Amino acid sequence: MTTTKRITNILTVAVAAMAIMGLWADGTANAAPAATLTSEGKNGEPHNGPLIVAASGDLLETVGSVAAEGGSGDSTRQNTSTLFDGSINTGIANGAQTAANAGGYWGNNHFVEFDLDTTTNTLGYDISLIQIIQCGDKFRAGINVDILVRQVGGSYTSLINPADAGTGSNVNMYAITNDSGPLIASGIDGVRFNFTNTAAGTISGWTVYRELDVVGIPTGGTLPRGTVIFIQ
Ligand SMILES: [Ca+2]
Repeated sequence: MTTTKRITNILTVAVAAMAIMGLWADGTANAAPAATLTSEGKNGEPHNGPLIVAASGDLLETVGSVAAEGGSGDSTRQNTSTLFDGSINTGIANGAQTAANAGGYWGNNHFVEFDLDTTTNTLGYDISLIQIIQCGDKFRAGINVDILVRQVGGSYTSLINPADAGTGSNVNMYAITNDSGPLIASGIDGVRFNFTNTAAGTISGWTVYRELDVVGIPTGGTLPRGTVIFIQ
């Protein structure tokens, strides 16, 4: 087992979620997913913390597949596979579709959906952390996303929909954790991100996303080699 203890830095906002009871692995009445916003100046190309670090070996990268996508803010610079590869590219020029600094250019009513492989892990996955990391230009900084999860045999349910937030020209991240336990959802076989930007507020109708991380382990099973788990 590879265990990495991660200290989450709480800088600005902690948002309590609308709880969907039954998703919480520990079953406690007060357990709820929380969204913690962190904003950090760029430190290089790619960006590598110290506050915001993309996860490698997470579920999207190792057992996930893009099940569906709907829309893009700019399809010529959209490269979904770079969205979970463990690298936070910072170029404000934003790459062409095949470039490493391409990203997710999503706006209102766009979405991306990932299936987690349950061929071997038939009970799905226990999720401890979801990270949504943005880094782009000055005007498209706002993270605005509704995060949904699907339990094995079930349908998609909203996990948390944190407030629109982000600072221009910075790297911005929402980290979703359980405010009172190690897991935010259990028995999950799908994760979906619904982008809900509007033309108002801190965003211009779409946002440049650089990394989506879903960290967890197989439900009720043994860890495959290389699995990353963060203990909050
Ligand atoms: Ca990743």
